[in-house]
Amino acid sequence: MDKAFLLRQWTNIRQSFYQSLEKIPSELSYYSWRPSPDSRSLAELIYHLGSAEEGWLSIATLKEPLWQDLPDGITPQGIKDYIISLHDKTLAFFEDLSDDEIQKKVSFTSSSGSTEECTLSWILWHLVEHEIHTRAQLFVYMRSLKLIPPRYSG
Ligand code: NI
Repeated sequence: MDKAFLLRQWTNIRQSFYQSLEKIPSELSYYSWRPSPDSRSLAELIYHLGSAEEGWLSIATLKEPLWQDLPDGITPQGIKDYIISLHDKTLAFFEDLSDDEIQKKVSFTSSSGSTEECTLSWILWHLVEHEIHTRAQLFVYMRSLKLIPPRYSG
């Protein structure tokens, strides 16, 4: 796996995620909107980008993952600050890894409760894939709220 390429592409994806957030008014009517009663609200979706990343970074650094839900009372700016500061930590972690280190294996508990193993390089790929997935969800949320997402750039 070409780590530098993936980190570069991730940065592009993240930039369009931030550009999307700039286009969303801070009003609660936007941030509390959800496509169906059992779906995440817009605030929860954006926060989830960071909390999933924090969970996987914990696994990568051999800490217990928390998989946190949206904190009560957090503002749109607080959510943005959280995902930005978390992403800085994640990038610093992966940038520092050598080609050998990124092949190291770590274990984690799957959603079904079994213990699984993966490499750090798989975690990096998984986080990029998760971000592409979450950005697509964000674009659909925006369209549903009559907002125009940024132009697609791969
Ligand atoms: Ni997810």
